[in-house]
This record gives sequence, structure tokens and C-alpha cells, in this order.
Amino acid sequence: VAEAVAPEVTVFRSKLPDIEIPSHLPLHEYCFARASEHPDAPCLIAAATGTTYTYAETLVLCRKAAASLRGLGVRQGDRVMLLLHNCVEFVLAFFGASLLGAVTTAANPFCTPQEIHKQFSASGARLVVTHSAYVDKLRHDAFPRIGGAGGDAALTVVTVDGGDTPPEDEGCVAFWEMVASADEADVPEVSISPDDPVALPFSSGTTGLPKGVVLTHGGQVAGVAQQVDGENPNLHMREGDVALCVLPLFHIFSLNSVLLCALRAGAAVMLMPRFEMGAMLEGIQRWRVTVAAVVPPLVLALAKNAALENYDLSSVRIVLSGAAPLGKDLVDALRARVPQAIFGQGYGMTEAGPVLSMCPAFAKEPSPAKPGSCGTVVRNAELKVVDPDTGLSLGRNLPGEICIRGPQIMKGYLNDPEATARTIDAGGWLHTGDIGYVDDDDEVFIVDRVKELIKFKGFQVPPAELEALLLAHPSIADAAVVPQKDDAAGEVPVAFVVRAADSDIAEDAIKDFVSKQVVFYKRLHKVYFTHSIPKSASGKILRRELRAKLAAAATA
Ligand code: 4UW
Repeated sequence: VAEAVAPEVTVFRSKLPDIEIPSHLPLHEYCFARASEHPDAPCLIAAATGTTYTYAETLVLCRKAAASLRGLGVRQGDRVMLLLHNCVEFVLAFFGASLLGAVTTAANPFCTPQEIHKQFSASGARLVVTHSAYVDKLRHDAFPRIGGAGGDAALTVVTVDGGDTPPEDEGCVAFWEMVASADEADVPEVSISPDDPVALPFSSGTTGLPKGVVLTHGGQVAGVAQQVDGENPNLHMREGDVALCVLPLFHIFSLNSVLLCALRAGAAVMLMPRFEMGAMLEGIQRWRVTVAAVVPPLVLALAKNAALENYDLSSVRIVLSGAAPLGKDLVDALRARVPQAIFGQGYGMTEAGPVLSMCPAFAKEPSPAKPGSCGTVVRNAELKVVDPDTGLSLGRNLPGEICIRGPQIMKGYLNDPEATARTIDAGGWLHTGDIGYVDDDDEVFIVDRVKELIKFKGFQVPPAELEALLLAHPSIADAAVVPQKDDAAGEVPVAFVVRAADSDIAEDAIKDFVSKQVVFYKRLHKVYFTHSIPKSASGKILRRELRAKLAAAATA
């Protein structure tokens, strides 16, 4: 009998040498470790008001936010929910929670009350920090009644709006009042282990409904270090840089690669509450933004906008795109307008902590990257490509499922060991559900996705969530949701629907039914009626068949 031989595994690593990662530090200590060397450097810039906080001021406010949250009953291990657009208060609440050993779960304030409630209850949060305008969403029947300050209230709501307390804030705690009266010495000493959670973003991963992704202090320290630490940082940021923070902080790209990386590097973070072209260009010009993190739809909007010529964008030296594929034509269209900047991509995934690969042209000692590449694998990590059917490792230039292993990946999904085991295998490899290859120069190219996930302008749209909504409709017998290519959004969700017997429900009625229950980017763009949904013997929707059908229709 032949002895079983372990199949050979081709592991791709960074060409940059591994670095020392101080993973023993809690995330807040790590990010602000060098703040005392530049206390007067700008740290946070609120673009909307022009208010700037130095590193020293930011640190004091983070400690005061921690003391305040503590006063509201937040303890180590508790979850704090942020329902915020990008703002200074997001940063203060995030680090305030971190200082207490509490965990931040952030959600899009545009989500519907039902969507917010799902994350609220799955995370076990009891305190929500939000804008006055969204308090009404938390008064929805599903939520516990809003109680004021006090450790035993089932739901404490903190509002960040300054000035006169608006009427809708009744029963809420005013963020700035609480911070103003807090004593920064009132932050208890907590012992935080690298394995303790610090952030809990939600992601549907490769399959199913959104799940809490447990990101630890040690993991996030590693994830940031891989980008900005070392003699030759992969993403070179330093004091004097100004990072554009217009992508939402409730998504991991902005939280990790913009906020946390900028703070660690001593750069300033220019916070924009939402994307508005004029204000963004104004902000880039006024604050001399040097590093711009973007998503492909933003590149498209910029490339198409004639107003660009009226602004001085000469400060921008790095344009970092991620979260969805970036076409070469798009880059070329924008490059002409920002000729001095280096354009490149990062490839991230919430569960991966988040960066798998980063453009090597962003390094302190840059090396070139090809158009369309997602850069090279980050340091202190291993990447492999496997045949999605056999699981066998593939060599260079052969597309397969990308897997990553390293100290930065998630600990697992919250309360879901099965989903965790489906995603991180026994060998510690995280399976991304992305199809890509590594070329002769170690550059990563993504060519397809085998997972269910749909990405609308980089936002996650989990088909399972929409399918569950559709199946709850009495006139719908069966349904499947798949991505359809779209020039502006990259992909949009469309549904295949089998009507219930005797039903003649129309497309618009179905679209409306879904729209009322979901945030804007999850709305169905088209409904195709069909007689049956193709499924495997085990009952899994054959999404590839449906996608092929759409592709065929598009080219017909
Ligand atoms: N090209 C093609 C890409 C790319 C991509 C992602 O919502 P999630 O879970 O997470 C993200 C995170 C993106 C990100 C984080 C930090 C960072 O520096 C960076 O680079 C600039 C990007 O999007 O969705 C994960 C899925 O999104 C797709 C891919 O399918 C991945 O599994 N995706 N980046 N450059 N596709």
C-alpha cells in the first residue's frame, strides 16, 4: 500500500521581510503608541465644521469617552453599537469602548429598524450611539424601551448632536454633555488580552445571513502593522499625511485601512459624514489630503466630474481603491486629472482582518504594480490558491479560491462555530470565496467570486437575506437572488421568482415589498419570473446557472 504523501502546497508570501508585531498591546495603546512624540500634530479633522483635534486632545477625549461609557454601565466584554456616519464621535466612542475592553459593533445608520435590530440583538448590545435623526429607528417595537443612563437600562441611547437637545432625543444621553463632565482619570485599569474582541463588524462571508465577525485586539494590531509598520511600510503613511475618510467607518476598509492605519502612522484623518462631491473636493483642497481611500464607484464619479478642474488636488499622492474590482479604463480616466498620484488597489475582506494584499507601489520603497492587480500579499501572512472543487493547492497563474493565513484573520463568527468551521479550515486557512491567481511577479488578480455575496458599490448585499424576505411573501413560492453586472454600481441584486399557484403578483409589487424592509443598496433592480429555481441534489441554489442565464441574456 502506497504511503499517503501530503500534497504539495504553494504558499505565496510578501517579498518584504516579516516585521516584529507588538501584538501584546491593546489596539488603543498600539494605535496611539507614538502620539506622545507628536502631541500637537492634527489627528482628527471634522470636515463639516473645520474643527481639528490634535493627538493630545484626541487622547484626552477618548479617555473621557471611556469614563462616560463606564458611567453608563459599559463593562469589559460588553458590546457598544455605533449607528453613526463618519464623525469625531465615532472615533471617540470606538476607542472609549476599546479602553474599557468593550467591543464596538457599527452599522449603517441608513439601515431599516429591522436590519438594525438584527445586528443589535445578535451582538447583544445594550447601548447605541447615534445621531438624533436616527433615534426614531430605535423606538421601533422590536427594541427595548429607551431608558436613560444607568447600568440596568435595557437600551441606553447616546446622541452625538451638539447644541439644543432636539425633542426626539427625549430619554437619550447627550454625548458631549457626558464627555464634558467626565474625568479622564475615571478609566478603570482593565487587563486586555490579545485574544479579546475589540470590533464586531457584520458580514455574510461566503454564504448565508450576516454574522458577527469577531476581530480581536491582537488581530487588528497585526492587520494594521502589516500595512503601516516596519522599515519599509507597505502602505507608507507618516506624520504630515492627511487621510481622506469618506468611506463609511462602519465598514472594515475605512475603519482599519484609513482610521487605524492613519493613527498608528501619526497622520491626520479628515472625516466626512457622507459622500458629497463638492464638499469632498473642497475638503481635499482645504486640508491638503495626501492619501485617498476610495471605492470604484467613487473613482467613476470623480473621473466623470468636470468640476475636478476647479480644485487643487495636487496634494494627493496615493489613491487606494478596494472593496470591489477596479477597471483599468477607470484608473486611466482619473489618472489624467490627478497625475502626480500613485493609483493602486488593496484587496480586503472583513473576516480577513481585513487586508490580504496591497499595492506594492504604496510602499516606502515602492515597487511597481500592474494595472488590475490587487497588489502583493501582506507581510507576516501566507496566501494560497486552491482548486475550489478538490481543495488542492495551485501554482502560479492558475485561478482558484484564494485562502489566507496569519495573525490578522478573524477569531471566528460570533456564536456560530459551524459557519466559522466552514470558513477557517483545520489548518487555519481562511477561505475567501474569491477566485483569483498569483502571477510571476507575486501580484494577486481577482477574476471571479464563488461565494454568494453581491457587492453594490462595495456594500455587501447577502442574497440569503433577500431570499428570506421574498419567501415570506405569500404570493412567492420560491426565489433566488443573484448579482447582475452594472456600470455604475459594479453589481446589483436581481431576483428570480416562482409565483405561488394562482398568484399574478407583479414585478413592482415585489420590488416595493423588499424596498420597504432594506437599506437602499439591497433593493432589487429586476425581477425575473420563472417556473423553478435550479437546485443541487442537496437543495442548494445553483447560482452559477442563474448568473450564466443573466450573462447570456445580456450578450444576446
Ligand atoms: N477587487 C475585487 C478588490 C476587492 C474585492 C474586496 O465587505 P467585505 O467583507 O470587505 C471589503 C474590504 C475591503 C478592503 C479592506 C481594507 C483595504 O485596505 C482594502 O484595500 C483598499 C480593501 O470589501 O467584502 C469582501 C469582498 O469584497 C471583494 C471580494 O469579493 C472580497 O471577498 N473585494 N476588495 N480590490 N474584489
